[in-house]
Amino acid sequence: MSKPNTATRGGPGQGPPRGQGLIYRSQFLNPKARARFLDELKAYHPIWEQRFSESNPPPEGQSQRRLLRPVYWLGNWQFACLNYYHPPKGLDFRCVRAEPFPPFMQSIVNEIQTMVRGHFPAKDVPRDWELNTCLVNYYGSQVSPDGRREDVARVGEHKDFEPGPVASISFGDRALFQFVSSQGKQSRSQVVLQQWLEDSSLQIFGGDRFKKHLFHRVQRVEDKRGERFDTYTGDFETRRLNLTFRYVPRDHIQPFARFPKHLQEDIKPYVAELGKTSAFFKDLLA
Ligand SMILES: O=C(O)CCC(=O)C(=O)O
Repeated sequence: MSKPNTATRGGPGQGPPRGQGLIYRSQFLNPKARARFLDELKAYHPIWEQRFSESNPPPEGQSQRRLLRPVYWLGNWQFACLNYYHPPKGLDFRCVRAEPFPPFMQSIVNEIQTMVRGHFPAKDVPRDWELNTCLVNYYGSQVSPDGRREDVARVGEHKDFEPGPVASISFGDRALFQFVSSQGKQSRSQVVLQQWLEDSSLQIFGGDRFKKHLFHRVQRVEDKRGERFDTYTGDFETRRLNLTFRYVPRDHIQPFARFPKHLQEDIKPYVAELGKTSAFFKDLLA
């Protein structure tokens, strides 16, 4: 693993100088570490989630929809239909306790935590902060039964509301990741900073500017390497994996059994699906 590089590369739409709150390291994982990391990931079979549920129906003007990509969560699972973790109001019954990180991933996370503590000022790292949550996003194309492909490898602008720095590891084709300032619904967002996230790279962002003020998005993912990752879903072809590691305070991670019955009913089909390949989730419904 190479030395920290706190600078990001240039490109169109680049604005103010790079701030303290952003680290980018290309080739963070060497080939051996990459292989070990991906080997552990194979144990997890991602699922398709719907955005809404019976208890959380679509707001007026919106309809039920599937997320653009399959996902898997470790540490805790934030089901889309539970509306994700969103302080200060959305703290309870958003984060279902899930499987712990596998050993090699945990060792990499420990290294990242040390890096974060050495780089970020104390005010940007909450007390008790640790990277205890991981969202694995599978980016690629929907494949229809007649073989047609629709490229859906992107994420619209949003913020990650979990407190403190977020760390992101990428595999496969590189993605154009942008920090944008939102100008409101009427006009287009302005790109403030962008970075190609390459295979085996690590990005960490934190602090008020990158976490609280700016939004971020994945504008597109190249299709050049030809590498494909198994998604086990049949109708999807994955060319990029991204893992974002975040922090959710322990009190806000709750076991499935403690969730109110109506929310348990909403997420039961997902838990059952996960239970087909995961002993942890199988036990939840036993
Ligand atoms: O895929 C990426 O690089 C970023 C993913 C992301 O924005 C998120 O998981 O919140």
